Amino acid sequence: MVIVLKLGGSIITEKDSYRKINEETIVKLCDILSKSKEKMVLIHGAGSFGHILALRHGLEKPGSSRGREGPISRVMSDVLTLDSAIIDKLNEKGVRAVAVPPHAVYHGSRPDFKIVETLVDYGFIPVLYGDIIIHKGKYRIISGDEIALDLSRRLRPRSVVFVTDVDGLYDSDPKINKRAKFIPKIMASEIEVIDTKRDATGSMAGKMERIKKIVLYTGRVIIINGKRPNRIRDFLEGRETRSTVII
Ligand code: IP8
Repeated sequence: MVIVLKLGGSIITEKDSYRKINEETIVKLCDILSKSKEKMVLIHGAGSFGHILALRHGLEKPGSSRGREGPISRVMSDVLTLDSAIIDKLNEKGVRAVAVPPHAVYHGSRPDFKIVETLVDYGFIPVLYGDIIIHKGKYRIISGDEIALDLSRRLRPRSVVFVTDVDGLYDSDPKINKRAKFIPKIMASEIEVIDTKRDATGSMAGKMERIKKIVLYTGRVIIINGKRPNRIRDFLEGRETRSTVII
């Protein structure tokens, strides 16, 4: 059984600086991933390679691609650049990572993940990412979270891991409430979300709604802090570590 692991855009890029990579974090994470023996599918967010331009050009609203080819292809090129940087680092560390551009997989009414399965079967690590997809002349942004849901439906992974910039879930916003209590484990049905600010692919509430769906197809969803890469290592090695497990 595979693990689906999504590296959040805020972990791998400097969120507010256009096309700026978080090199140090990426190298650390790639190093940890290279030591894992798990069968894995990786997904990463777009961070500052996707959201900044997408929002500037209003691409968060889906529509006809006619007349918008310029910004659409620019954003698609930027997220591919980020993906190449990650694939490069993974391969430098000996991870047999292969890019699977989502726009080439989401070409019909349903995604065709055959190539993902073939790559996993033959010992590769497919890497997908938040992208723009075009179908019948209409474009829309697809987030890494949505890909995680679709992949989970198809692969029924053992775990789905979201590597984010927070430790996990709290009973209130820890940035506002110093007494916010950390939640190490929770049932998906118990999760209530207070909405926060949006990016090009939605809000925190939307993300949590998606996670609730993912839980239907996997044993557990884990939210873990990528700024503390050792926690990812501990998780992959089967050790207890600070994170939120959603079942
Ligand atoms: O960062 C967004 O993917 P996400 C993709 O996973 C683009 O939400 C193109 C903004």
